Amino acid sequence: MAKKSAKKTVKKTAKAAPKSKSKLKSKSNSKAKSATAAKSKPAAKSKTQTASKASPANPRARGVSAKPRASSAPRDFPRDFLWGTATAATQVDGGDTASDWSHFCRQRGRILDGSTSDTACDHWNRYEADFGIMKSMGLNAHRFGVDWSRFQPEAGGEFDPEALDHLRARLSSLKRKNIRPLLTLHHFAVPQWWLAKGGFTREANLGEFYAFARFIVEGVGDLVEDYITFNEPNIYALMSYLLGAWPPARKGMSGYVDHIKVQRSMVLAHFTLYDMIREIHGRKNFKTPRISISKHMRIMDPRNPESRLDVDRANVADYRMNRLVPDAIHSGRLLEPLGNGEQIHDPEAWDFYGLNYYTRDIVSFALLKPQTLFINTEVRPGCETNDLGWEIYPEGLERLLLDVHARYGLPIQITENGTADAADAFRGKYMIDHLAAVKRAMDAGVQVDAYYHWSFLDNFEWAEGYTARFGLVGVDYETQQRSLRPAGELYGQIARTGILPAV
Ligand code: IFM
Repeated sequence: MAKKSAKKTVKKTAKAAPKSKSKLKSKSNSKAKSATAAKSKPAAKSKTQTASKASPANPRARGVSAKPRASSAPRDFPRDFLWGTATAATQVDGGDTASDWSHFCRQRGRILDGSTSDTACDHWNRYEADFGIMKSMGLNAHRFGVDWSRFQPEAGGEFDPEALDHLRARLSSLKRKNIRPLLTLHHFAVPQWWLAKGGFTREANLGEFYAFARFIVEGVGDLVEDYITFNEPNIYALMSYLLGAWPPARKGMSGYVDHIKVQRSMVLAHFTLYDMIREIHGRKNFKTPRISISKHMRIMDPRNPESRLDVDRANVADYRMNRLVPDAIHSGRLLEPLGNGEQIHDPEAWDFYGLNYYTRDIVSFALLKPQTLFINTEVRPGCETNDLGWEIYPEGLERLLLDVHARYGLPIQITENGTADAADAFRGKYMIDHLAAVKRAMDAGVQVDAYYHWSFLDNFEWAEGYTARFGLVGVDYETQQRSLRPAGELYGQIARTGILPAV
C-alpha cells in the first residue's frame, strides 16, 4: 500500500509555504539506490503574421468584462512568478515521420478528423516567430518537449547532431528573450521502432531511452535548468494500453497488465533520469537542475456520496489517477500494483510537483466494467463544459493544490491548464477563474511558482486531430498564419502586471 507522507498543515492566512523540501530529503547523486541500471538547421523565416503587441486591459477578451484594476493595485502574484505556455513536440512541430504517432495516424479510423501530425503547426521551422509572439505577450517561461524519434529515427542509429543543433538554437532563442525553458523528455510519443519491440512494457528496453535522454541532457544541459521527465504517465498508460485509443491501441486483460507495466517502467525510468540529470549537471558544471514529472490530476467525486460502492470506486479512481505514480516517486518505493512496496530509491526523487489540471470526473460503481476496476466515469449532468465536453471546474484546482501541498510539501508548478474553446468564448473567464483558484491556494500557504497555460498554439490534439482548439494563439492550418486570441492578450496582461482583472 502507499506509504502515507507526513501531512503538512496548510495555513489559513498569509503565505509561508516551505521554500525548500522537507527535512526528510537526503539527496546525493552517488547515494541514489536506483535498482535500475544507473545507469540545425536555421529556422525558416516565417512569413506569417506576428501577433500585434498585447494591449493593456483587453476589452475584446470574450467571456470577461475586462475591468482592469488601478495600476496601484497590489499584485496578486509575486514578481518572480513564472508565466508560461506549454506545447509538446508531436502536437506542434511537424516533420517527424518516424514516431509511433505518425504511423498510427495512417491507420484508418484512428484520428477523428482523419488528419496526421506530419505538419501540425510547422513550429519546427517557425519557432523564432512563435517565440517572438510569446515575448510580445510578456511571458517569461515556456514548456516544450523533444520527440526521441526525431533524434534517432532508426533502431540502433546514431543520434542526429542536426536535430541537437536545432534544439540548442531553440533554447538559445528563448534565452535571448528571457523566457525560461522547461524541457519535457517524454510526452506520449516514442519511435515506431521502439514501440514495435514493446516500448515501456519491457524494462529491458529502457536502456535505449536512457541513451536518448543522456544525449539530450549532455547536449543542452548548459541551456536548461528545469526538466519534466515524463508527461502524464497515467494518461499515457490509460489511453494507449487500457482504452485502446492511442498507439499501440491495446486493451483487454493483457492491456490491463501492460498498463501497469508501463507505469512501473516510467517510475523506474524517472528514478534513473533523476540521478542521471543531476550527475550530468554536476559533472559538467551546469546549473543545479529542477526535475519533476507532469502529473495529470482530475477531481474524482462519487456520483452518490451516500453510496458506499460509489465512494469506494471514487477512492480507487483517485488513487490510481492522482496518487499512485507521485506516491511512488515521493516514497522511492514501487507501490502496489507497480510492485510490492520495495524501496528502490531514496525518497523524494523530484524537486517540485508538476501539476496538469483540466477537469473533474463523476465516479460510480459499474458491475459490467471489470477492466476498469468496476469504475465508471461521467461528466456531471448539467454542468458547464468546454468544446470537448469536459466539465469546467476551477475549484478543483484549488482542492488539488491544497491536497498536493499537504501530501508532498513541495513547491508546485502548474505545468498545464487550459481549455478547448474554438470560439475563444469562455477561455478568458476560464483562465481568470483558475488563476483565482491558484491565488486562493497560495494565500492559504501553498507555494506555487509557475503557471504554464495549455496551450500556446492550437495543435494536434492526439486522437481528436485538429478538432479541438486549445491555443492562446489560433492557427490557420492552411496558411500556418497565427493570430493572438483575445484570451491570449488577456493572459499577456496578467503576466505583465501580476494582477487578475475583476470578472
Ligand atoms: O493536449 C494534451 C496534452 O498533450 C497533455 N495534457 C492534456 C492536453 C489536453 O488534452
